[in-house]
Amino acid sequence: NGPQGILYPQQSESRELFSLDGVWTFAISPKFDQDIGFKNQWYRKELKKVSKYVIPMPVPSSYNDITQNATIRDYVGWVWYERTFFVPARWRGEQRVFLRFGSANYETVVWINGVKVTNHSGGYLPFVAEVTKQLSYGSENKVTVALNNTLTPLTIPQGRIVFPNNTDRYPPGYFIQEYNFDFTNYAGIHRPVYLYTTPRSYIDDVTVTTETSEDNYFGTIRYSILCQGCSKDAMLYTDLLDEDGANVASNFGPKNKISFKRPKLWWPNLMHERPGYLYTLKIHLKDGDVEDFYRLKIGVRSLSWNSSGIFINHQKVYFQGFGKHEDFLIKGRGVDYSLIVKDFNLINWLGANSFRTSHYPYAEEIMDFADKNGIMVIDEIPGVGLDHFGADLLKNHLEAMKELIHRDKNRPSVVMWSIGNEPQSQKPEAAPYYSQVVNFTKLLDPTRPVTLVLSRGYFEDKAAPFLDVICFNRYYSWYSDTGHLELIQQQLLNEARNWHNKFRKPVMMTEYGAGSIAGFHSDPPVVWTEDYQTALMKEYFKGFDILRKEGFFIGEMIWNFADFGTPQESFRPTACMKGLFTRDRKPKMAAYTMRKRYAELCEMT
Ligand code: GCB
Repeated sequence: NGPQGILYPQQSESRELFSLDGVWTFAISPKFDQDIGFKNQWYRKELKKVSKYVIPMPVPSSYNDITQNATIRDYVGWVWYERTFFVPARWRGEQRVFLRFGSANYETVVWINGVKVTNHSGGYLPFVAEVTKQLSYGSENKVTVALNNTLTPLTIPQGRIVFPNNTDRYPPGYFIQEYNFDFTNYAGIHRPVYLYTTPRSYIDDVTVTTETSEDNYFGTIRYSILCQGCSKDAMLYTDLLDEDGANVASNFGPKNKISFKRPKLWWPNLMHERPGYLYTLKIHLKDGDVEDFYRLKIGVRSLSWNSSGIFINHQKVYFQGFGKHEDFLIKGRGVDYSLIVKDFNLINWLGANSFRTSHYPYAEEIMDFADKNGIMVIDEIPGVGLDHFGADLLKNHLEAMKELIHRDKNRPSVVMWSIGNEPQSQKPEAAPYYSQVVNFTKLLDPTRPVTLVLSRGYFEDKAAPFLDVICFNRYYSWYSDTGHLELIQQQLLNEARNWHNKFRKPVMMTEYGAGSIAGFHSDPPVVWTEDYQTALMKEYFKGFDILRKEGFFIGEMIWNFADFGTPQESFRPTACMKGLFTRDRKPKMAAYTMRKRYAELCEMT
């Protein structure tokens, strides 16, 4: 078997799909006997027989906020999940069966009926295992998952386990997990788990790129399809279907192109009356008697960039959006369709056209909505706050990059890769490190610009020379010069211009903002009130409007779409409060201010 694709599972004429979501069985390992489950082979037994504290646990969901138990909320180490499921007898024989996890944070080992089928590192990307041989057909099966959320200096993102050696203050063996970021390191099986079948010979991977002629009159789709288990006589057919299911064009072969006139283009929200148009590429494999069908949604658009901008379908774009988080009450980072649809309703209500997947790849279920709604995405990997840059870390960073591009390469919404957020990029080692990450990213995908979200000064940063776009985060009048709204414009203008003048690249602000506690008010404004948050935003807007006229400034993204959970900290009133919306999606004053701003921006363009 060659390399394995990670196409989203689907039902088709030739495929079946079973969800394993639901309530699983769950147990944590004893704090000081972390290996017990491996030593005693819990995966060969029933969890309820080996652990006294077995509880029900929903999937997909974070486990942290499900119980009333602070030990589970704050748990660091190995936890165990298990469930049983039936596999129909009809699957026996000429099928392959795969088990796919949308994501699980961070280190995962998976067994089927006591036999290890896969393991995976990294908390935010899918992994799949063929389990054809391990399943019992026409009977009950068991899947066991061991999951460890520990972060170390070599994980992406980084963290570290600290053993304070102060016996006056801490009991023996006491340790603390530290993080290089402020969001809750939610843990669990966060995204859907699927069991799906394919025929013996099957469509394993598809890569699609698109372009349009200068006048957008012609569209071209190039595709290459990877099959597994096929004979050399296998044939591949492709049909391009429009949104009504009508056939637009057809072709054949594993690698080919489709060119056609008057394509319905994928436009970003607000740039066209019908943003986010998606075609379906229907792929049909015929290998002797075996047939496989897979349908991929694609958008036809061109994407290019130069030293002053990013262009979609040859038109310059201005990003108006925010950083987000996958974060909600009770579920933590678990995929939730109600929340996804609500958030896209709010994105449209705000009149935004973009967001950044700060600070990790978001669920495929979210990305589908971005594709469909014409929301441009800066697709970020979890390289947040890196503070040292060795070869081992680089290896994991490149692996995460590879997995992300593998997953999202065909998405029209993804208009830029972000290889990380706020690293210590003033360190000399950051230069060779990020040059390698950028080169690797461009090798895998030369069709999209690459950025890294910076927070060190333009005068000291070592990573900017390798990037296509400079994104920077700054909290004038919040973390620095707190309370001094009058300084924002000057500081913003100077810094954005300096970035551009030094590196001659497009510049964008990917974070600015202030915390506000919904319902707190004061006039004149003071920090933590809604009034201060909105007063601060308005000062930034004035600066943005001046910068926009200078040609190189390509976007504004406020921090954050909504308040989100953080570890307990004395300066955070239960969450990071920089949201336009509260954690439960009630608009703050800032949401109305932003809605007005984004509407005005549309009128200006
Ligand atoms: C930042 C980080 C973001 C934090 C934010 C804050 O610079 O990129 O992850 O949440 O500041 O609110 O402190």
